[in-house]
Amino acid sequence: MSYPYQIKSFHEYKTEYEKSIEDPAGFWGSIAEHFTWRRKWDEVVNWNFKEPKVEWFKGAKLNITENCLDRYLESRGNQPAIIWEPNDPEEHHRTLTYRKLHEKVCQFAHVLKNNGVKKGDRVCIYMGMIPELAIAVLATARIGAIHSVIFGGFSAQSIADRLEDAQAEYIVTCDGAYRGAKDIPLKSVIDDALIGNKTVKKVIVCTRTRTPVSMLKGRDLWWEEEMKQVEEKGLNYIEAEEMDAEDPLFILYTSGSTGKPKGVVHSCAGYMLFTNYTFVNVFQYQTGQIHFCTADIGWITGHSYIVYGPLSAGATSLMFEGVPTWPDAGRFWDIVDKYKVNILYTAPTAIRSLMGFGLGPLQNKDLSSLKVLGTVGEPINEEAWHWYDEHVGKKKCPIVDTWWQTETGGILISNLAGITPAKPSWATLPLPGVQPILVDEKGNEITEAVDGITSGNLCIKAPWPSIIRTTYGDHERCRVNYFATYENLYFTGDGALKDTEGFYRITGRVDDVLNVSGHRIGTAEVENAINMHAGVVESAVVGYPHDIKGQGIYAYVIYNGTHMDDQSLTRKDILQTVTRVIGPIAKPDKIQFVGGLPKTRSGKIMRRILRKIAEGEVQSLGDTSTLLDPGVVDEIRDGRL
Ligand code: 6R9
Repeated sequence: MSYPYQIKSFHEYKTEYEKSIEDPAGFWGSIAEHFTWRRKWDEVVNWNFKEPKVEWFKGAKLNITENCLDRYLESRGNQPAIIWEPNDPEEHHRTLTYRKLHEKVCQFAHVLKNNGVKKGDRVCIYMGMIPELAIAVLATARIGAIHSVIFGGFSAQSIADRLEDAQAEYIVTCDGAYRGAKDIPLKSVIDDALIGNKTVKKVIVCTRTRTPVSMLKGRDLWWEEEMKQVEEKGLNYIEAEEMDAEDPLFILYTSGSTGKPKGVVHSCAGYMLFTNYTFVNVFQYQTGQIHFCTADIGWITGHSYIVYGPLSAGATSLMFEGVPTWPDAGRFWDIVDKYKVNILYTAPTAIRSLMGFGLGPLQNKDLSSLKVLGTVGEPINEEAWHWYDEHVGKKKCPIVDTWWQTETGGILISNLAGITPAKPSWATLPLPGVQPILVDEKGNEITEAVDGITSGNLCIKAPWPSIIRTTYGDHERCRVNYFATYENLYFTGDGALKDTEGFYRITGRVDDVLNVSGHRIGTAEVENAINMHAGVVESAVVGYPHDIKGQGIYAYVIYNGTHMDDQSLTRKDILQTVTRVIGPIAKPDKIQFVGGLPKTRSGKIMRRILRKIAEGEVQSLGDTSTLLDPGVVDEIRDGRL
């Protein structure tokens, strides 16, 4: 199998890029010809960033699962679609061929239908990284329902908020999940999330850990039992629901700088096209290769580069249940060796954490199958980049530094492996169809360079096929968050540099969003959680540089409650509250108790100062004259952790 739209040289990249800008409709229209449609489009693209309204392939009809499964049955039916490596290396791995995956997806689609799920209904999926998670995702899409996958590290409260926001009626979960040495009791978290919930009708529970679970009659059903009924009836096929190009495919919640997480909505056709196109081009995927993306399907990276991108390209996607450091820090290398992985796509935080174990875990591991390495989720520092290049890629594998976001659906800025140049810690050039622009605070394009480098807020001028369509149930929120900061531009929330060759380097968020181990967390969200703790008067949360996580969470807390004589215990109490409200991923690394917070006369917390103190840059706190009480700064600085 070949991909006619796979770019093969730097020269071709340049001509394709130009074509994509001059004639987006012609460019994407001709790529779309290589997919399976029930009906073709009337118009390739129609958009304005004012409302915003973006429509790709209007009038077209399709089902993404026909593009991921059915169209490969004949040519690749016996080839592996998903190879699954369990948490415990002693447990047997599983391989699902395209034929098997198609069958399982159809069967589970019947299960969903039998339980009342209809087109447009929201199905919340809260599972560990087992093949049934991919099956549940695809089965939901098969019948035109909307999946909302929630990462296993979120608390009951977070799930409850998401269920409420999405008005979800169905949940697919597991009894528990294995992650390294831990068992996570997923069903019990769901039970807590459902206290007081009024919308959920059915919960389907897949057996994994066989940890004891409560099963409510009439609401909770076992996956295996439901599947058995369908299998016994021989229901191995289900007609895919015919979807409009712009019908929603999924909701994925992500953190912003204000309020609760928002439900980013992606639609069927544009998302399919762009994840496929970027998968094939960025990683230069060749038929038969094994692609190993280490993300969890609970994040956008897993949606786009474990499930939809690879499967829509007929690729073999390796899915791993566990963590990089269990049973030891050689686990990734064992997996690469065992399955002869060709493409490894992971996060800088994982690389930095493995670097800390030295070269021992890499010894006697055959990594010669590797052809392409990738990183995603946060800026990669040069040290980690070189370690990855030398010790994993043995200096013969191009590294793609892929910049993108939940809202962008797929990779927007990245080198193409071995085709366009790489530059350590630079994401480099935009993909065809992507028009970045750096602007100042007022939205004016920055043209002035210092030593050949321009620096500004990263925006995108025109839509690519998988741009966010709306935030679920609240279109205004989508407009305000992404399209209102600068007129007629999509604002990414990131800052970036641009060099004379037009390469981009992403420097990090310029809003109040933290990036902790590649996970997005809003400072406001963490503050709200801390403030719910009894005795907390007020809090302010900032990020600080962390060797492994990229950013750590630093919280300044005014507390006048009980047990203040034991600060360390009170800190732990607060961490418990954060874990309950959001989940363990949002726990602050440091909590400093303070008497007051630096505020302006208008009552705004001056985060700039708090950030500097957390970063240890106490010499250069800048102008503090506008503060209501400059004295608090000295106190905070002296008590720094
Ligand atoms: C795919 C994903 C998005 C934020 C984004 C940026 C950061 C992602 C990056 C990167 C520098 C890269 N980010 N990739 N920063 N270089 N290659 O991570 O989505 O979870 O929504 O996070 O992550 O700050 O704005 P998401």
